[in-house]
Amino acid sequence: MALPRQDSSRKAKAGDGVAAHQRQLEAFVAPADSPLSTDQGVVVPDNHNSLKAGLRGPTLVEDFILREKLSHFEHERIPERVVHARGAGAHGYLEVYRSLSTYTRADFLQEPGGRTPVFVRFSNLTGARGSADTVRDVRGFAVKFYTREGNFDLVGASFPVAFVQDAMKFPDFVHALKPEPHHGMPQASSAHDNFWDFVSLLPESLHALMWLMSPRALPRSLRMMEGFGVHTYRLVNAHGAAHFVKFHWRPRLGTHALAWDEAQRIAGKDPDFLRRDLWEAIAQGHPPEWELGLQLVEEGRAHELGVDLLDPTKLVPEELVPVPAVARLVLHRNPDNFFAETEQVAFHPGHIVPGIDFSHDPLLQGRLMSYTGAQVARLGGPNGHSLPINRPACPVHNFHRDGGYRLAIDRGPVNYEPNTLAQGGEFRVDGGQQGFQNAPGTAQDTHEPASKLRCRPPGFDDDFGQATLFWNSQGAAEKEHLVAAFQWELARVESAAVRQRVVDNLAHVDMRLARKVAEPLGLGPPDPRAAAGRAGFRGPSAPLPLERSAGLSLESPAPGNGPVIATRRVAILVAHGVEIGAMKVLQQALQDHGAITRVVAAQLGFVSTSSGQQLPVDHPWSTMPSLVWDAVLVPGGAPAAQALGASGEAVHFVLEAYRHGKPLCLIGESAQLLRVPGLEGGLEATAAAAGVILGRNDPATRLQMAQDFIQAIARHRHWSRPGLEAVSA
Ligand code: HDE
Repeated sequence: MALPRQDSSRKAKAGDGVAAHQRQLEAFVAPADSPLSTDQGVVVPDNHNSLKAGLRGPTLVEDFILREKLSHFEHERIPERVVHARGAGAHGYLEVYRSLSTYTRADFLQEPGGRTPVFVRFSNLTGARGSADTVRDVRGFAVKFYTREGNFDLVGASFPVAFVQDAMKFPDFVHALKPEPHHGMPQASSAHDNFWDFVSLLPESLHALMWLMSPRALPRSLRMMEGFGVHTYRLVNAHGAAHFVKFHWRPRLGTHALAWDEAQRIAGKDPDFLRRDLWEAIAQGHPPEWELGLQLVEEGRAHELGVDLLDPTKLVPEELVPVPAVARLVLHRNPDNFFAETEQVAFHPGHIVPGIDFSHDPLLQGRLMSYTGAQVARLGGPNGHSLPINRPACPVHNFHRDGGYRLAIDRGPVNYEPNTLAQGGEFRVDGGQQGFQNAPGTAQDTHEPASKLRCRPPGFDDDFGQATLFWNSQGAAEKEHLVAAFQWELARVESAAVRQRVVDNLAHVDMRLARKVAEPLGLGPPDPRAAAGRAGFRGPSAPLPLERSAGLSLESPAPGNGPVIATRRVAILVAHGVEIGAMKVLQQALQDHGAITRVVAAQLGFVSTSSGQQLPVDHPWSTMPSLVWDAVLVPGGAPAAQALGASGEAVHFVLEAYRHGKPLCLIGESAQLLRVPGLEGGLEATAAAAGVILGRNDPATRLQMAQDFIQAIARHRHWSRPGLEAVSA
């Protein structure tokens, strides 16, 4: 293939970049409108029949068309990523709110309103490429910025903390997490002996484990998921002054989670739930957005924080260092081809640009050693950078040469520097002020003699303080979720000794948590002394400067004005005889707030309304069960309510939504769908507070009913419902 010239230069104006990058990719789009040909361009005369010796004879070796086709097919797969194998990607841009020149000289962060093209890949850490989306897991949140000074990759995650402090432990961690080597089970799950054996012996993992057992590990949508750079990086300005920085991505739609039972069921009904949600939102013109927030700490003041910035198992609470928003990330275009873009994209934390630098976080340092090898293995050689999705948007010129799949045709006799023979004059890279300048040495490394040590700094001690902070910051429903998640995982662990070690460790986070987790597991009482006696135990060194941090809870009220329900999916459950007067008012109000409403019934086609109209049905409930909706509206009409009540599937639909805490609006007679054993008493009294709107057809109350329903949807889930355990769904 001819190599398209890179059409954007380092001098292009900011804002031109997004369109220019799209053009750069389009230059590689394969033609689809010419006659079918072989890879050599020879037109294929017959794509159905191989070449045979006679009508019933054997296939001939000379059939180069068949041979080429089969040979290509045999080699269609590349190795999946060791971790983060399952992913979904999208194109978009970063738009800067204000110049960050005070902190960094990075060109793409200078100009207010400047847009830089990006490609983002979200991923599951644990499972194989074909595993389900909604498993309990930390997600990757990897952003490639195609800046005018080269590519910057921010290869982050959905948790702000890692499981291990030092790269030396990462392969062990991943081995323990992945399916056990003898039988290859379980897929995409941490609920097994190896994992809990390992983490129970490495209490530094406890903070990230708290995140993993919390609703954060079950995002409702990739569009409703926070992202974090995790490690501390450095921003360096034009004068060489540096700030430590932690990167945050804040979703505009709020951060929301699925329930555990729901996530497991979705994994069966729609294993592509999260990637489908992302794809459809972009395809339907609802580009998801995040704000980029920066936590900045002057280098000289890092020691005052009380949190070691080099320790990737610790976060910096917002109460200590705020997270001002400096830019927005918009994902507005789906990839054209999953393999060419989402699979072949290659991220590397070592891809940075002038104005950004690393910290000495030992996990980050290890990552810097690891990703190149991973890409070479995956992409089959050292030239993965020239694949369309990986190519920088600025010129690339160096004397790296050859290797498998070299696309560039490097012209001329010279493949070394310095030289005079290439252009006639001397070409020399002289270490001047151009290009990437390493930040000078920093406070983090000046006070210690540079002896060679295999060690961790004292600031890395205390495995429990931030795990306790996380626990204390959780709301009531989140705490219940955490307890149930630990119990569920540990109930799958066969070794009682491993289970006991975990609850002994938990006793150092919170004794009530440890006792509750231990209750149904057939264990002795949690024993903090046993945990403290084990090798590797590191207790708290100093009390944390705060007891709880509001931003750690999903139950904290969302910032901003008014309820956010944009792109929330509301099922309108109907049957023949449905009364649509109030329904229409609600539907309009929901749509005005950006929600998506669809009519769901027993089968496709139409249902007849009480006034004799034909209401089109969008989905049968068999393919779109309650699981894939955020809220359910059941309009009134006695015959419809009766028909729904007589259908096991319709009743299940409503009860399952109830059980998963989803907002429900039941109008008129349809309220009887919730009059089931366990729920008869008390529902009316607690309904509104519990996110169940029991409405009337009365025109005077419709608008209020719509408002109540919208508020309930904006709160996402309602766990203070009566009889949640009694509902059989
Ligand atoms: Fe990665 N990681 N990682 N990682 N990581 C990979 O790179 C590795 C770590 C993260 O969508 C691999 O191309 C080591 C932390 C994401 O393509 C591999 C260590 C965080 C992605 C690799 C870490 C991440 C990867 C697998 C410890 C959260 C997917 C194949 C020293 C901040 C990017 C590949 C994508 C991918 C190694 C730790 C995030 C093997 C050795 C901590 C989002 O190179």
